[in-house]
Amino acid sequence: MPQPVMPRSWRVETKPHKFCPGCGHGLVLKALGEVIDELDIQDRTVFGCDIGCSLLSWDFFNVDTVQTHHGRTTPVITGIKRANPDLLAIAYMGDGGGYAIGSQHLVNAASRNENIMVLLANNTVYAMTGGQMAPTTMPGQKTETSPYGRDPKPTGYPMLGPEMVAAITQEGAYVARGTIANLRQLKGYIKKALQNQMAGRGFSFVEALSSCPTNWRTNAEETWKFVESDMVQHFRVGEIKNPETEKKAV
Ligand SMILES: Cc1ncc(C[n+]2csc(CCOP(=O)(O)OP(=O)(O)O)c2C)c(N)n1
Ligand code: SF4
Repeated sequence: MPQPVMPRSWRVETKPHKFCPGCGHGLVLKALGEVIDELDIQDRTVFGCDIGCSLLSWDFFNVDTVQTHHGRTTPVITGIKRANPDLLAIAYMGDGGGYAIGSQHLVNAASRNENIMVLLANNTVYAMTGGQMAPTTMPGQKTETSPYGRDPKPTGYPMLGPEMVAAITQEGAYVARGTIANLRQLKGYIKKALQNQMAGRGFSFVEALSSCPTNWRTNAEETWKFVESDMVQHFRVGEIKNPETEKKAV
């Protein structure tokens, strides 16, 4: 039987990977792996992963990898890039890591227009710790800590990360939101983000709408519906800032 083709930049001996069946992290990292191959940057890429399920990618790629404390991947990757400007520096994290505990790092790296890429998987929950409410949990969504559904009145509305980053960055930043439901498009955004860093223009941020069937407690059909139909009601997919085209969707 023909085997699925893995990106060259993947570390074959660590596959099958450690994510749960149906997890979106593997798809986001497949898109990233294919982009690393296409841009031929495997030898000069450094990949940082957060605490959270993203940490399960600590041995995912055949590229230099660092695994950081929760929420601290952005400053660690910033430091590596500043010390080694020729490297392509990628910080990978979940929505808890990027928008809760690490939000100050995201905001300040974006404001300083650091020449790094942040890739964030938004699965609307704190997955690794058992599915608690996250800044991205949607109104009415039931989680371990919002058993009756998230009520925006006391807890606020879901954080719109790419829109926030777009609002606080100057010229040179690239910002987009993709989804695992459209992997080709997501891959295109990741590619443009890395090309933006290669051109030295500055901060690049891609949020990927992702799945967590384990904590959502959804079967395959429900999982896909949640990603494809429910999440996009709150999180608009598309390119928000692109210095090449000056295209603005916000
Ligand atoms: C400083 C610190 N605070 C809290 C934790 C506990 N913790 C581990 S993973 C996590 C949440 C992860 O959620 P997210 O970043 O959205 O990633 P996901 O697991 O959903 O991919 C938390 C709160 C920790 N490890 N370190
Ligand atoms: S708990 Fe959720 S996010 Fe974590 S590996 Fe499993 S499906 Fe993926």
